Amino acid sequence: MSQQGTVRLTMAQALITYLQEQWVERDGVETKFFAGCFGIFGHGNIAGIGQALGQMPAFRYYQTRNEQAMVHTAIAYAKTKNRLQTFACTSSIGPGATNMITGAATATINRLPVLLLPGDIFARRNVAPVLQQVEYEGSQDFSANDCFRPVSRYWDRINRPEQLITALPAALRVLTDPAATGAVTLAMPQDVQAEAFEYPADFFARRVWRIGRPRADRAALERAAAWMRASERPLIIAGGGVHYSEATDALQRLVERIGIPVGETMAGKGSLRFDHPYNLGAIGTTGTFAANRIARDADLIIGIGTRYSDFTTASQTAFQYPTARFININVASFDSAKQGALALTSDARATIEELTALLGEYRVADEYRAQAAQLHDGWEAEVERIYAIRNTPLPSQGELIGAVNEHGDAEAIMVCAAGSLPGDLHKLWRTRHTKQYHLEYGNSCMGYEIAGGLGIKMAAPEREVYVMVGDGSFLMLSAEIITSIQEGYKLTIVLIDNDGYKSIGALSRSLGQEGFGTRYLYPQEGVLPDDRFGDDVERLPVDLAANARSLGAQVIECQGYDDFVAALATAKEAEHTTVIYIQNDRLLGVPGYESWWDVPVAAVSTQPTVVAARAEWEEGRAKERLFFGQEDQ
Ligand SMILES: Cc1ncc(C[n+]2csc(CCOP(=O)(O)OP(=O)(O)O)c2C)c(N)n1
Ligand SMILES: [Mg+2]
Repeated sequence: MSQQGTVRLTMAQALITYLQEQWVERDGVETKFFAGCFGIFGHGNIAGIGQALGQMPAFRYYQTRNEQAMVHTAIAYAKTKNRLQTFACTSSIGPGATNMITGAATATINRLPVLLLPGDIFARRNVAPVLQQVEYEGSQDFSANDCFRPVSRYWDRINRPEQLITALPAALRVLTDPAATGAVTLAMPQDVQAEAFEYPADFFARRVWRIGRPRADRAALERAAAWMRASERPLIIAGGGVHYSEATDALQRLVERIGIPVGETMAGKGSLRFDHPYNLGAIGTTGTFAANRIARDADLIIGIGTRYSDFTTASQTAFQYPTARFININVASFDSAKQGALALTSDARATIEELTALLGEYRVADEYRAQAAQLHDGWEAEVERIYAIRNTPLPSQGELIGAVNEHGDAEAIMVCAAGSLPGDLHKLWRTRHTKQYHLEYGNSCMGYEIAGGLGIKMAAPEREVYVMVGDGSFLMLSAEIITSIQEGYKLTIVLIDNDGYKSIGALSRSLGQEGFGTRYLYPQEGVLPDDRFGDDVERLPVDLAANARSLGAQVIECQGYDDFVAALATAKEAEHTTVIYIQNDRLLGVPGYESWWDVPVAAVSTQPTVVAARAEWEEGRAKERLFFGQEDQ
């Protein structure tokens, strides 16, 4: 039994007391794991967690505007902190809870830790159905919170206050384990939150979760070194794990020593500076011709901290060398086993360092290095070309990205998530420090941008934060502008308006579907206008600049490129959240560079454009490969 006796607390008070005492340690540095709690109160959490947070102000409570947004703020914070710190998120029951499900999916897909505490229906049941309870005829042991199960890495329901004693350590184990992390959901029945229990005092002692650097199996490591020596055209794919493991310096040393070129995923961008000669930039569907050409002929692909999404593999068409094989360095065996790889299930930094030592004086051939360097330079020239476009009457997105990149603060962090911006940014953004490029492209969730920007600013208040957001995403979730003002976290929000979905419009066109349903326009004779209506359309009376102003932001409206550059300078000096509003050309896009994405086209259609697109799709589909793993050659 306890050496120090017990403490009588409500379940919610015990929860907060425990969370305050949780720390992580990596490389000898200890960090408090929870920076506080985001929340929106309702009857499902006000008397429990709400009461506890009010009584314990040391565990800072932040009020937000939308439950999905607050989870995204927590995710962005955790990503900026390389998973060493995060937030808890409390919601009421019913819609407040289910609003967090999208956030849970975003966390789990991106392997980022967040603790979700949705309120739940009464455990004691006698007053059921309570307000917002989904009744399920087949069992009383179900609630809407069961929907969190498939999007959580750990899920539990606390039906008795003492269940916290086993649930919380299990939750913390998952949150702090780099191989297991993602959303953790502890459903909190409303009545149980307020019940008191005699908790053992020892349960609340300071607890440090040690995050190690697991090493790869020695035999597998030696085999990997042998594969690398035997390779004539190796390529590294740098994923998010390079950042989370803080392996960027180690990666640079390996690359410079051996001369291996690098392609970067959405989460891995910034692993090397953009101007490093071996950095071929973005890889895959939204990749550069430099990375995609090298990938096509690579005989050995070394994936570091990547989950091989279809954007990275160009829907499994990126690697065409007949006997291409893979080595994967990943802390999660689930990911290291992908692509039939030789799996080095281990910490990225530790394994890169061990591999570098094992490879000794080995170098790739000069000719291959020269080819990579030439492709790098060729790509830089292409970026220059796109940055220099001065389209009229409306600017192109490429030139606006160039303006933010070149005229914005060089130490800033840029954030984006959905629309046509991510693909353009992946190709064009010149990353000058490791954390500068923050893309949520696992869930690519519209509405992440502003909420995420807030989380980044909270994690790195010394940096400027540029939120790049389209009109569609802005309309979905922009109310965290208010939270940024309430809490004094300045954001610079670049709001790019093109009257709808430039991205999905272009996708629709590529499928032969003429942009149907992707513009914000009045219907004509009961039909939403597509491309066939040309400019003979009526725009909606929406004023997004006024909308942003109404939330308390300073708003600068720009007409063209020069205005936009001037606005960036004004925003840099501003003290609180500033929105730079600009319209851009909805049709002028940055092209794809020798890559593909599998979006199946209708197999039969009355539209000739669809039939033509289907034939093209079948050709692309034929290039998709399977990798079963190669024995030593
Ligand atoms: C929550 C959510 N719903 C739908 C989508 C599918 N989707 C991806 S991009 C996009 C349009 C985004 O529009 P906007 O933010 O204006 O960016 P643009 O495409 O115009 O650059 C949609 C609907 C998504 N990614 N996320
Ligand atoms: Mg748009």
